[in-house]
Order: sequence, then C-alpha cells, then structure tokens
Amino acid sequence: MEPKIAVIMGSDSDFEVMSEAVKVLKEYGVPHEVSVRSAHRTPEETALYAQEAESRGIRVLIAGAGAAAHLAGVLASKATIPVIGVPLHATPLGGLDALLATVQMPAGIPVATMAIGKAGARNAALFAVQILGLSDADLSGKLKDARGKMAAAVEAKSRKVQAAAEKL
Ligand code: RP5
Repeated sequence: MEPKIAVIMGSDSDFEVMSEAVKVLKEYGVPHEVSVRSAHRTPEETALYAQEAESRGIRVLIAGAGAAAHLAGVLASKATIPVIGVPLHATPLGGLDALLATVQMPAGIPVATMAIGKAGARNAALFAVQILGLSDADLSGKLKDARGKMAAAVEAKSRKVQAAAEKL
C-alpha cells in the first residue's frame, strides 16, 4: 500500500526514539515510510521531499530532530499537509534546545509540537492516526478501543496500589 504517513528524522542517531512512532503506526496498520533527511546537511533535498509529499499521497509528516532542530519547520515551510514535530535529546541541553527550535514557529507556518523524546514520538504517531481517523472509521474505532484498554489498565493499577496500601 502507498504510504500515508512519513516519519522523517534528522539523523540515524534519532532512530531509537523515533522507532516508537513507527511501532505505533505498525500497531494501527497505517502504511508509512521512514527516512533520514536533514534541514542543515541536505537542505535542498529535504525541501523537495516536503514539496512532493502531498502529491505522492502522504497525508501527515512526522519530523524528529535534536539540537537546533529546524527539520519540522523546514518541512512545514514547503508543505501544506500537517507537520508534527518531535524534539529529541541530542545535546547537553537535554532536548530543550530542540523543543524551543521546533515549537516557536512564526505565525503562518504551523508545526504541531509534541513532548521531548519517546512519549513525543509515540504521541506524534497517535496524533497522525487521529488526523487520518477523521475520515477513516476503522482507525477512529481502533483509537477508541485503545483508550478503553488504557482506562482498564489504570483501574487495574489503582486496585493494585489500594491492595498494597492496605498492607502497610
Ligand atoms: C540533528 O542533530 C539530528 O536530528 C540529531 O538529533 C542531531 C545529531 O545528529 P548526528 O550528529 O548524530 O548525526 O540534526
């Protein structure tokens, strides 16, 4: 099947964290593609990729980058499909550098910025699935099922903690 979501990362060193996004897309059975592109090291190629993504059937771009993380912003500057940014911890600044670089976009060019790291990568993929779910009842149903399972898991944790508290 033709990919609907693109997961892009600034370097192969980002893959461990960004693989969390890929896992979610696999869980939901969403066709996707994964690649390394750099706003700084391959700027022309990255811009062209963003420009052509929509015409290839890509519906959402997910971009993970660390350091002075301009990848999501550069993709967003060249595309009008939604771009979701994942700031990554890649320098002694712990990801705060990437968070600020990703989130502080000028008016007119939005990037939906997630949390730093693995939670952000997972949420980026879930957010992309939610966007697809607006016009895909099967995906929307899967998202609702997952929320139900999550709530059941919290209730189970609560019972466990209550039992442990009674034994104190
Ligand atoms: C960013 O610089 C990448 O997204 C990565 O998080 C960071 C370090 O890249 P490498 O030096 O490991 O290639 O562009």
